[in-house]
Amino acid sequence: MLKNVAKIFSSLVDRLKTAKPSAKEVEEVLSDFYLQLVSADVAVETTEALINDLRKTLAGMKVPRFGDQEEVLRQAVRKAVESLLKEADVGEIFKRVEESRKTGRPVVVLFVGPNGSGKTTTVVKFAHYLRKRGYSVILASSDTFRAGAIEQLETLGQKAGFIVVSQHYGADPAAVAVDAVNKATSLRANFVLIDTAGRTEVDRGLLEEMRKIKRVVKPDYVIYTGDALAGNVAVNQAKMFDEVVGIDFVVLSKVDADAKGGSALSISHATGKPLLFLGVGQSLDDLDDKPVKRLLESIGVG
Ligand SMILES: Nc1nc2c(ncn2[C@@H]2O[C@H](COP(=O)(O)OP(=O)(O)OP(=O)(O)O)[C@@H](O)[C@H]2O)c(=O)[nH]1
Ligand SMILES: [Mg+2]
Repeated sequence: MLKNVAKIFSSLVDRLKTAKPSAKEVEEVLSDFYLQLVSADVAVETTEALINDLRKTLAGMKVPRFGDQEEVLRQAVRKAVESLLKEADVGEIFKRVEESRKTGRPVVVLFVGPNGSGKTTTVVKFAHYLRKRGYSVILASSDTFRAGAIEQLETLGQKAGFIVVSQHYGADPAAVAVDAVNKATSLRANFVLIDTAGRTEVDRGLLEEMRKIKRVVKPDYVIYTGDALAGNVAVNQAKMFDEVVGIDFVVLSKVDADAKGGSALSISHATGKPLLFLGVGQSLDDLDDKPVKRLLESIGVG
């Protein structure tokens, strides 16, 4: 997990720790660091923010004469990285359940994202996560577009013991979601999680379709699911979804399979949206709700 960025960070610390480097040497190291991060797919704006932060910290840093220079540097790097990573408060979602009990309407969460980014898997993992905490959940199969999508959610969802509301291929995705909300209301379920379609190309059509579902269903939260392996593309697509549909949180999937780490480091900074979870595998429990801790540890500064 994130081996490439972990190496880049440890080589930065190695190069700076030996003697007190001159300002010129620091600039050389930072300039190499910049190129390495960008080629590991860290977004340019995020790389720049990180370098500026580090430059300031290094200039003001008092390296202890006999102390552990390496540790001081590692802490400085940790602080700089930490300030880029925004984490969502999952407790906020639980609080919403209390409010929704009064109205009788479930908390509705809409999952959006490009083709193959992990939406369906994340929907079922999140349902499992909520159930473990005592909440009841109903799933909506609003991907009426891709062949096999309805069966995929039905199989995964029902195997895990959830009710899956579906219609037929070509049905209006918003109508499926409304059906699911009605069913959840009559069963007094706490959550409805809506799985939607992706497209190979994220085009206006897909974004408009998501916007329509959102307008009709009025979800409490919209969660963008991005594929860590897509690197910068995942970050840019998240921005497009946010502009047209509006997103609240980001889940980054397949972080377990990602060596580069670029999107993991930059997606919350570049989109301004907090990370809710990391997907770290294919089974139900492979959802990490402490993304910042996990990322800092993975890059060796945790
Ligand atoms: N290793 C790993 N694989 C994952 C993770 N999340 C999803 N996958 C796999 O990625 C593939 C695509 O996941 P889906 O959940 O079907 O993605 P999707 O966004 O629903 O795809 P479409 O419906 O085609 O748009 C599947 O084979 C999943 O098992 C993860 O966190 N780690
Ligand atoms: Mg899917």
